This record gives sequence, C-alpha cells and structure tokens, in this order.
Amino acid sequence: ALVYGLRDALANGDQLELHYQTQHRIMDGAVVGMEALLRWRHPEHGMVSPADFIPLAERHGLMGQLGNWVIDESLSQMSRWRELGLPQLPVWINISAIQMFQGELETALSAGLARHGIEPSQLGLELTESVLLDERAGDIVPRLEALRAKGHRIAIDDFGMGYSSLSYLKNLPLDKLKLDRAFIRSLPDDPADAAIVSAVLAMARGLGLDVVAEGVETHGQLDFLQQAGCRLVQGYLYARPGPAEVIEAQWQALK
Ligand code: G
Ligand code: G
Ligand code: MN
Ligand code: NA
Repeated sequence: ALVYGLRDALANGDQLELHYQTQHRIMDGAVVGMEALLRWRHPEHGMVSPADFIPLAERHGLMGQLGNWVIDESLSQMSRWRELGLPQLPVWINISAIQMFQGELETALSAGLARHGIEPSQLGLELTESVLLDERAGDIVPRLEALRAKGHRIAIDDFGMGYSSLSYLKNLPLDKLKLDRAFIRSLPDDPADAAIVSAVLAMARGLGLDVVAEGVETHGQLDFLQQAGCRLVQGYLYARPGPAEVIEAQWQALK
C-alpha cells in the first residue's frame, strides 16, 4: 500500500521534495516571497499529489514527521540560498491541523531556525480555516500570539472556503489572508465573485491585513484585482511551483 512507501520516503527523505511558488507585487511584478509546496516523487507512481498523501499521512500518524521534514527542508534551503548570495525572501509553509494540535510545532520551529540560522520573520505559517475552527483550537490565540512575538507571520490559507466565520478575523492575531482561487477563477465576469473579492479586500484593508490572491491565471483577473485594491498575487500567470534549482536559475538570471 501507498502508506509503506510513504514511511520509506520519510525514512530516506530522497523521494520528498519541496517546490516553491513565488508571490508577486502587482504594481511592478517584484517577487515578495514564496510558498513551499510538498512533492512526493514515488518510484512507481510518479508524482503523487499532497492532496492525496497528506490525508494518508494524517490517518497513519505520519503527519508530525512529514511536517517536521517540511520545516527542516525549507529552512535548510533558505540557508543554501543565503550561502549562494541569493535574495533572502520569506518562505511560507503550510501547517496542517495535526501539526498544530498533536505535534510539537514550536519545538520543531525553534530547533530548525537555530540549526539553520534563519530568523523567524523569514518563515511564514499558512493555516487553513479548518485549523482555526478546529474544536481543539480553543487555546489557539495565545499560541499564535507567541509565534508572532517570535517574529513569524501568520496567514489564513484558502480564505473564504470551508466554515468561514468572520469572528476569527476580529479575534485572531493574523498578518495575511490568502484568498482562495475558487473566488478568482471566474473574475472579472462573475458578479458574485467580483462582489465577494472586492468586499474581502475592503475588509482586509480595514483590518490591516495583507491579501494574496491565489490562482491568478489571466490578465483579466489581474486587472480586476488591481482595480479592487489587491497588491499581492500568486498564480500560474506569474510562475508555477518549481524545484529550488528552477527558482535559483530565475534569480541568477536577474543578477
Ligand atoms: O501544490 P498542490 O496544489 O498540489 O497542493 C495541494 C494541497 O496540498 C494544497 O491544499 C496545499 O496547501 C497542500 N500542501 C502542499 N504542501 C503542503 C505541506 O507541506 N503541508 C501541508 N500540510 N499541506 C501542504
Ligand atoms: O491550498 P493551497 O493554497 O496551499 O494550495 C496551493 C496550490 O495551488 C499549489 O499546490 C499550486 O499547485 C496550486 N496553484 C498555484 N497557482 C495556481 C494557479 O494559478 N492555478 C491553479 N489551478 N492552481 C494553482
Ligand atoms: Mn497554501
Ligand atoms: Na490556498
């Protein structure tokens, strides 16, 4: 079964990779950060999507280990980029509910940051709404406050999907919303999406939160977003997720 392969992959580490997708400022296209996305290169099945193997890891008690691998690998990559003299940009990693509630997230973060000599401000944490609304999330406010006090920035991923509650925007210490690509896809033509996106941008501005629009693929979407006051985007229009070497080559070309 696939799960044995996942155990092997975790034990060896050589079938797992992080890919990186850049985030851009609309105004001038500048790269302002990137998201790390986990990939599993299975020896027989080829690339397995995290959408398939993350639930598997969660069911089989492997998510803590997998999450720790992502933390260590992203920090290790950031220190390699620093040694190569490449720009130091914040990297955002995805944190699952299991990591938040069963693991020792703070310990893994501090240990990794110390080992690789990276500042917490360089490692952002993306949490999905389901994490924030998890019944175990009762004590999440002080934990997020402590993570932010160390310097980490916190984003809500897939914002607007799931069981959205506006009350956590009021109560949680957050830096950024990542507007789910389901709301971006039919822009600018769909009036409902256009209204929702405009309203979220206005609300975020009032709350002092950054917004990253996800899944931007067309100039029509980009123009709408810019006119609605969105500053930051991530999507195939600018760049697909790619291995570290590809991102490096892009930077080297700019030097
Ligand atoms: O990159 P892709 O579209 O294949 O990602 C599919 C899903 O897997 C997305 O919801 C993404 O957030 C999630 N994902 C990707 N990498 C990680 C990771 O390192 N940890 C967790 N928890 N989720 C991830
Ligand atoms: O759930 P999360 O937002 O972390 O998932 C991010 C995923 O979205 C990545 O796995 C990436 O492969 C995918 N993605 C990024 N940009 C685009 C895009 O422009 N279009 C589509 N369809 N998917 C995208
Ligand atoms: Mn994400
Ligand atoms: Na998302």
